[in-house]
Amino acid sequence: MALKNPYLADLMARVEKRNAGDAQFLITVRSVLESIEPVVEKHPEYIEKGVMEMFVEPERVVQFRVPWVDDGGNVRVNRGFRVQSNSAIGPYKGGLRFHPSVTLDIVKFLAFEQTLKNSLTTLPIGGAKGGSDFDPKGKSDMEVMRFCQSFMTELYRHIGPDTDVPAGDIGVGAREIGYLYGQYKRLTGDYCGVLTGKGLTYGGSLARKEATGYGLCYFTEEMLAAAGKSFNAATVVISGSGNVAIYACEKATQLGAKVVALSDSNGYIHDPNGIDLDCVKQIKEVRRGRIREYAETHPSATYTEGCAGIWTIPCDIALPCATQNEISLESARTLIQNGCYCVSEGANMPTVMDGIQAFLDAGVLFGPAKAANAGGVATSALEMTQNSQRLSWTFEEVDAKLKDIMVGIYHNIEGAAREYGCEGNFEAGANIAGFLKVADAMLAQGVV
Ligand code: NDP
Ligand code: 2IT
Repeated sequence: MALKNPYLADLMARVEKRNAGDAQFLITVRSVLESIEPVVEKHPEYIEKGVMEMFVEPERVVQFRVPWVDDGGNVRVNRGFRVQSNSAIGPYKGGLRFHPSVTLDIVKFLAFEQTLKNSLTTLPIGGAKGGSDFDPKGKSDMEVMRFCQSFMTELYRHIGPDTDVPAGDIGVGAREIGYLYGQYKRLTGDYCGVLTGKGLTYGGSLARKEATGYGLCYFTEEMLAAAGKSFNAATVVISGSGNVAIYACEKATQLGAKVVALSDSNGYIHDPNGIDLDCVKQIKEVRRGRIREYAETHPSATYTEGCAGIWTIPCDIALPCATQNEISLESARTLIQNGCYCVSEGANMPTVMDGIQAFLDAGVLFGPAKAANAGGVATSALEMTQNSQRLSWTFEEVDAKLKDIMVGIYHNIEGAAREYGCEGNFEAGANIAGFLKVADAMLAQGVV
C-alpha cells in the first residue's frame, strides 16, 4: 500500500534513505505510517510541530563491543545494542534479546514497536530494545555469566531505574537477568529496579514469568467474546516453546482450549491428545532441551523437522509465539484454508505484512503483537511500581491488574479502529491508539 499523504510519503522516502538496508525497521515504520495517515490528516499539528520528524528517529542508538572468555580460554567478541526509541511518556522500557539473528535493524524495529506497545499498556513507560548476537544455546552457565557481566559493563552507563529499564526477550530469561542484575549492582552499588523479570528473591514480581502468555490469552479471549466465540473447546496451535509459548499454552488450556502443537527453531510437535505442559516445562525450563524430546515419551505425538510446517496443522486459533516473520503469506493462506478463524500474536511481528492483509481480507480475527503481547511489558511496569514502593503484591493482585489491562487494550484499539474508519482492523487500531498518546506527549514537550 502506498502512502497517499504527500508529507508522509516524503517522510518515508527520507526514512528509507537514512536507514538504507534496515529492511525490518523500514517495513515497520511504513506500516505504522500507513495506519496513522487518517490521524495525521485530522491533526495537522503533528506535522507542523515536528512530531512526525522526531517520531521516526530513535532518540539514542548505542552499539558496543562485548568481549568475553569461553570455557576453553578463548577470547570471543559479540556485538551489543541498546536502542532508546522514545521517552515521551516515561523512562525507556523494553527487553534484551540474545540470539545470533540480532542486528541493529532488528533492535531498531523492536524498539519502534515497543514505543507504541508501551503506550497501549496505559502505564508510564517509553520504548527501547536491546540485545546481542550472542547465542546462549550450547554455552555453559559460566560462559553465559561472563558474557552477561561483560554486556552489563557497558550497558550500565545507559540505563537506570528512572531512565531505562531493560528486561528479557528471546534468549534472555531468569538466568540471564540474574547475572545482568548482579553485575549492575556490583558496578553501581545501587540496589534498585533497573531490570524487570527479576527473580522473586531479589525484587521480581509474581506473575511476570506468566504475564506475556497469560496476557495474550486475556486479550484474545476478549477479542473472541466480542465475535461470539471463545477458547472453550477450540483447537489451538502455538509456535515456539519458550517463555511466551509455554504460558500461552497454560492459560489457553485453563480457558478450555486444546493446544495440539508447539515448536522450536528445529521443528514442531503435534499431539492431537493435547500438549502435556508439565513435560514441556521439564524439557525447556529445567533441562534447556529440544522440543523433539517430547515425542520420545508421548506415543500420541509426532515430531516434524522444520518449524514453518506447524501452520499446516488445522486449528481454530493460532498463537504465533516464536519470532518475527514466522507466518509467511503462504502459511497465512494455509491457516485460512484450514478454517482458522483467529490469529493472535504473542511474538513481535510474527506475521508478514501480506499475511496480515490476507487474514483481514478473509475476516480472520487478528490480534496484532503490540496489543496482544503487551501483557509482559505491562507487568514489567507493575514490577517497577512494586520496586518503587518497596513491597510486593500477590499473584492474584498482579494477575487481576494484567487482565484488566489486556481487556482495556482490546477496547481501546477496537474503538480507535472504529473512530478512524477501519472497524475490525485491530492492526490499524493498535497503531492509531498507541501513536495518539505518544504524539500528544511529544507535542506537549516541544522539540526535544
Ligand atoms: P524464548 O527465548 O523464551 O523462546 C523463544 C522461542 O522461539 C523458542 O522456542 C525458540 O526456539 C523460538 N525461536 C526463536 N527464534 C526462532 C527462529 N528464528 N525460528 C524459529 N523459532 C525461533 O523467548 P520468548 O518466549 O520470551 O519470546 C518469544 C517471542 O515473544 C519473541 O518475538 C519476543 O520478542 C516476544 N515477546 C516476548 C515477551 C517476553 O516477556 N518474554 C514479551 C512480548 C513479546 P529455539 O529454542 O530453537 O531457539
Ligand atoms: O517485547 C516485549 O514487550 C518484551 N520483550 C518485554 C519487555 C519488558 O520490558 O518487559
